[in-house]
Amino acid sequence: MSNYWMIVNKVIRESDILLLVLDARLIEQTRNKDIERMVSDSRKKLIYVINKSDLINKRVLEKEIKLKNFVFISAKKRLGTGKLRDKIHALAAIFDKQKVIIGVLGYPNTGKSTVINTMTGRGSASTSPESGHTKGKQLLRMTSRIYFMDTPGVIPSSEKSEFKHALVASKNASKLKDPELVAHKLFGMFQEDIEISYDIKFDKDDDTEKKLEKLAIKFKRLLKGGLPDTERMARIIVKDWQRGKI
Ligand SMILES: Nc1nc2c(ncn2[C@@H]2O[C@H](COP(=O)(O)OP(=O)(O)OP(=O)(O)O)[C@@H](O)[C@H]2O)c(=O)[nH]1
Ligand SMILES: [Mg+2]
Repeated sequence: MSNYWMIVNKVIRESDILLLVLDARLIEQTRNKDIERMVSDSRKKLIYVINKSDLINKRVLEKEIKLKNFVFISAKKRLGTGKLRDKIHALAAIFDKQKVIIGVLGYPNTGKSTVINTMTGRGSASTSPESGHTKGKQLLRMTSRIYFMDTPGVIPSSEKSEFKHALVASKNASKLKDPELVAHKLFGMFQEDIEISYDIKFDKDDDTEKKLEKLAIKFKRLLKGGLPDTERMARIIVKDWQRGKI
């Protein structure tokens, strides 16, 4: 069995309740149907935690969500965390156990460790803007009875798309093989947000190369000889996207 499935299996087996942390900007892309199926087979309760909701317009989205049991939160801004705590208490009350374990699963970098820190009120789960930060699983205390199990982020092993990994920040921008392609797709999906963030307006017929050149010149990302460094600029855009700056 691959390492990926071993982690997921073990966490599901050892937990009483599961949280699947999603990125509010990419709800569908950060879902993991395999995990959802396994949780459903285990008959354990799953709460979808749609995190980073400070980065989106929540009211527009909430109506469109087709998930069964979800809560919008911003772990960073501490929004919606009371609601999540209530849901956890309600589910935990069903168990006649001394220790109730909440397993926290999700893509790398969706904010699993930050969610746990917000819920426990401690900075005990270590976090980082770079994905792949949490290594082994660890238990963190919310109350004397309720514990969270932090886990390393998991990517479905069948998934190979560098773009998706860049988009959900599971692959660090500095490690991308083709940052310009990722930037190209980001322009396709979020051009307006990019223009606002960088205070720039592209022409209608600017292609990706041209847009990257304009940005590189504006932000003085230049090669020796003064030519715009489009590759470096592409990595900066991906990084800013991953860090929620776009
Ligand atoms: N804007 C915003 N950023 C957040 C939020 N929650 C977490 N982040 C940021 O997202 C990045 C990743 O957070 P982590 O908690 O380390 O993510 P993780 O899912 O534990 O990541 P791995 O352990 O690498 O799988 C950090 O830079 C956090 O500050 C949020 O609600 N809003
Ligand atoms: Mg983590």
